[in-house]
Amino acid sequence: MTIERIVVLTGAGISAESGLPTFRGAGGLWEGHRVEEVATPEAFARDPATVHRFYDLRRRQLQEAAVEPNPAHRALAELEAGFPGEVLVITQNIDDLHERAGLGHLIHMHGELLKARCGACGAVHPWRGDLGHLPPCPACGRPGRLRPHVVWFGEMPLEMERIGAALGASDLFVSIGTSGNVYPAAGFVEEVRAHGRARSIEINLEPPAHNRRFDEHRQGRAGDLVPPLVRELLTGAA
Ligand code: BJW
Repeated sequence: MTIERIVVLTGAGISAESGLPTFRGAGGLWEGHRVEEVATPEAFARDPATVHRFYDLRRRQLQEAAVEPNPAHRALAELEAGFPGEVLVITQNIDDLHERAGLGHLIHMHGELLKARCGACGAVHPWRGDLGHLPPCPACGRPGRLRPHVVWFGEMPLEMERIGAALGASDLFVSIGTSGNVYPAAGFVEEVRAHGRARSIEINLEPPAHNRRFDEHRQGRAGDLVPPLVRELLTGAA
């Protein structure tokens, strides 16, 4: 079958080799908290200082010189530039490593760490500093209302309509470095299967979970396995 439209979903695993820790699995805890405990609107309402500290530390870490895109991020940018059909990358990651690798178009379905949103006026601002000292919103001037521009549990992920349309039209779905624990992203493979046209490939360090239904599983590091997959797609060998 000729492949014309590719949708790629990425998760924390693709950025692990760039030095950013994943959420679940070894080292996935943050000061003894599970992500489910800090990444909720309820946690933010109850204890904003802890939630701000979690994101302030991650924002600082993302801007450290050692954190750079890895060969998997770069290969996806090459795929976008060289593939004659359509390529859409949807990332659950809030880092900016895909952009830094040169990817032109992507959907950040769980938001972006380098942006802040005002809970009072709704304005979204580029943001590289801390939020824990409760700076005023640059748009409305109110203090203490800025929060990370990220999607927490119980909130609606971004651009779901565009994502649904792209999944429905795709003929290849590739999932890279995600545990499949968090919905709706965990259900994308089923959505693609329901249309009956798309092939699905999963790349993950771990063996496939019992409930995961991909046509093909490639086990290993994203930095090792994404570049050869991209070469296959660019030469028509996949
Ligand atoms: C490597 C590697 C290497 C390592 N190479 N691989 C049923 C249906 C629908 C919803 C629900 C449902 N049941 C419950 C819900 C609600 C909830 C949910 O899913 N809860 C679960 C706990 C069950 N979902 C929501 O609330 C979402 N909103 C929502 O559903 O709205 C209603 C709606 C319904 C239907 C349609 C549309 C909307 C919102 C979810 C928001 C998630 N937010 C977070 C935090 C915010 C951002 C941040 O702080 O970064 O997003 S949680 C956290 O998990 C983060 C991640 O993006 C997300 C996914 O994690 P990911 O990327 O999979 O990371 P890990 O660590 O889990 O896995 C890493 C993987 O990489 C592992 O498999 C490793 O093996 C692998 N790996 N190194 C390759 N080198």
